Amino acid sequence: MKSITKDEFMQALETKAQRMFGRTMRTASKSQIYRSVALVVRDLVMERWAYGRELYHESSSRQLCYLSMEFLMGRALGNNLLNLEIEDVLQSVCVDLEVDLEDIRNEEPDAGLGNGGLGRLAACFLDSLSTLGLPAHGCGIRYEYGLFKQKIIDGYQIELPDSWLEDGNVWEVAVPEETEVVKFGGYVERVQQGKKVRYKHRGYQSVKAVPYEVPVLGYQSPLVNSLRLWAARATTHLDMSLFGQGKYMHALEEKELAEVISKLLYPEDTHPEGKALRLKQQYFFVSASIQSVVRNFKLEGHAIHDFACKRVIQINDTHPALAIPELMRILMDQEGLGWEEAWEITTKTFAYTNHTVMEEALEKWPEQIFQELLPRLWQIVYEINERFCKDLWAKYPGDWDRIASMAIIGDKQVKMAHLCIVGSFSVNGVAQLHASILKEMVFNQFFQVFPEKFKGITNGVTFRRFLLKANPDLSALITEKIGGQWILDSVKLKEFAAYAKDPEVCQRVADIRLVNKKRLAAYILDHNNIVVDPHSIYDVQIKRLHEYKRQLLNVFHIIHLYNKLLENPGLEMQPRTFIFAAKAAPGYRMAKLIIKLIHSVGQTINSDKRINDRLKVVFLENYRVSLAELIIPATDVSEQISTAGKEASGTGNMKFMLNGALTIGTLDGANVEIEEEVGAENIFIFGLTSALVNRYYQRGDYDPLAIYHNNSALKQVLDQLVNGFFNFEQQDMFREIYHGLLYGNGGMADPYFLLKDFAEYCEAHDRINTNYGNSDSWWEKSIINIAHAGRFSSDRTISEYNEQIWKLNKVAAK
Ligand code: 26Q
Repeated sequence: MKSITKDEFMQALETKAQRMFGRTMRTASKSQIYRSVALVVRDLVMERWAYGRELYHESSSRQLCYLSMEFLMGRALGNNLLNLEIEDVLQSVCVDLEVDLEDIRNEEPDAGLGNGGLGRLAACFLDSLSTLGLPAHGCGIRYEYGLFKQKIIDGYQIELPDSWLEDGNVWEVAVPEETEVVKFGGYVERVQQGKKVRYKHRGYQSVKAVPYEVPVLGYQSPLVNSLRLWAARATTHLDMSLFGQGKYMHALEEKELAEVISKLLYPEDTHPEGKALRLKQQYFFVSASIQSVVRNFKLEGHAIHDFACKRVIQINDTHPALAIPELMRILMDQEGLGWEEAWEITTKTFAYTNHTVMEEALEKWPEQIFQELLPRLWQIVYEINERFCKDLWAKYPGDWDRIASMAIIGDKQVKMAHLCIVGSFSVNGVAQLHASILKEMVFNQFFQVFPEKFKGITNGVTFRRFLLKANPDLSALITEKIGGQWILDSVKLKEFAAYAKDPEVCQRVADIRLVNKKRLAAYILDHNNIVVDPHSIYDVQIKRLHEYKRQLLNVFHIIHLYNKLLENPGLEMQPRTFIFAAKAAPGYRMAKLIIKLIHSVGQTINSDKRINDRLKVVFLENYRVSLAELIIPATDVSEQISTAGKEASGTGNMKFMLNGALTIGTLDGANVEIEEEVGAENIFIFGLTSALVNRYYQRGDYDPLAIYHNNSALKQVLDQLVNGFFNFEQQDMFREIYHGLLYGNGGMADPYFLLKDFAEYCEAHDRINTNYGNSDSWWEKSIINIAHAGRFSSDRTISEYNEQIWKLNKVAAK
């Protein structure tokens, strides 16, 4: 593949700055330099994209469409530089220009079109699909506002809009000529045409869906896949003549109403509210995507009967579930197929991934909203349900309860997960433990009917972004020792284990970590005005704020350490810096209160001279992909402490391990598999197993109050929440937390078993403390973690999806 020399790059850069901004490199602002650099890189990306598209065209092979409400792409510049293998070129250009490449990179806003794990997984998958040469495209929504920006004021989270498109987005291309029309509301008319019955949708409102494409490069791969993001536009242009009739404002309102559909990403990642606008968003992008998939399929000249041979559609959780009845609608109402054939094709096309077992996060839509907004789809879902229930009746005659609990429509709601299971040929969990929980508990009744559909495919992360790009020095060391094949063949990392006992390599891993920690310390000083010691243990928990993820347990341990230090100033303890970053859903009161608590505890501890800087607590605001890339390579201890059985997989855990952090965690999600890989001596496991958690739930005999009375250290911590220790002026501020744990705020007390796991958690931390003191064994463990991370590459994950579900052929290189 053609590359670019330093001189060519420099020349191109000057030209861009002149043509775009009327500036030379010397007079351009940082933002203008970023955009000039991005435009030069963009030209190279476009060239690859153009040839990549040809590959598609010629092969006419089976293709994947990955439907997701979220794609958490982060920044594109660094990733594109890496995939074009021109980082060094730009680096030396920057040296000549005397500009800091890091500063330039920081000018790019993150594409934050996702809440957390599910969205970032979609982004990692796109990276691996292109790298592996598998023909696929992602389909989602081009939100004008991504996940809110978080500001912390006086310890409280404040949400600000993330207007990431404000200065334009150089990485996207609008394709207005491929606009689709999506219809909402209205009614359905039954029309008899000879022997056939046709259904005509009338009186609807239409909204245009305009696709914007983003190229997704792979590493050393000629295939460039695309991410298609749909933007909502009003169908009618504003009619100025209405102005005279006093109807102008009305027309403006109509336009706004259409365009609001792609305005913003919903920031709730559990407790979904049944908001009509969210359902509109779902149907909007799903309808546009399925229409365009069918259109492109037909343009390739295939017969509609062969649809399921040529296309496969993965639905990322239930959010795109409407794709199932939407394909049925198109096959029947537009292509004229009968129900049986349409259903046969549909159920051979869709595959569904589940990402949660939390009851409250399972999507359900009120019948009425569904019916009013999507009258034709309602009929189709109704019919799917009728037929499914009939089949169940034949299998379980008389078993009403079972049929009622499995039905797609019930309690005046549409159960999206049931629709997905019935309408897909594959249902998968995202880690082995999660898959067994789906089969044995959450979807057990469905597993009995469709055992062949259920699979477990453990998540993975892209090593290109999270090691090669985020931690270039560690990558270079690994490559120096074992060669560079690990970048495309992740299990090769195992060879690095041979260096676990090599003192020189251990020292170099330690030195690289220290440099990364200093870089993070500088960021913390800059953003939080807190001095942290790079020689302290960096103990990190970064993820969405949720009670089940138990940031609170982490805080309790910190308070406990602080108490111990105050009691015994001579205590032998490695200095520790506890780092948090987390966004809370704006309406999630308890999560926001926990953020406030972290700040209150931090303020008390950080300003207490008595503990001699041995403890620090840092909360970094506005957690996002680019911040993760800075924090993870600087982490010593990775906190993965969810209540067992609750975290479907976790993917942050994998990113930390890959960078050599040691995990303290429960036997939850992919932690189980991390332990299998590294062995019990190289991970700090504690706490209840998911089996025990379930036993407590079933028996209802969990008694946190007894634990409180029997563990004086824990009692001290809990009492400090309500005796003004962390907030003298408002002593009741954290009472809700205290009360919820000991007595329950309406529901069960301490439903996430913080009190039960506290003692073991503290013991695990003690082990970390002793281990870090013995630095040889620490770095040995660290290297073993890196070396055994190979299983958690998204390349492996994608290969498994392909072997078990998609069956795509690699597109050959030219
Ligand atoms: C649903 C309806 C209405 C509004 C919002 C939502 C919604 C949005 C996002 C529900 C869930 C999400 C995101 C879930 C998520 O990120 N799950 C995580 O997925 C990861 C990838 O599989 C796993 O590693 C994590 O364990 C899981 O929590």
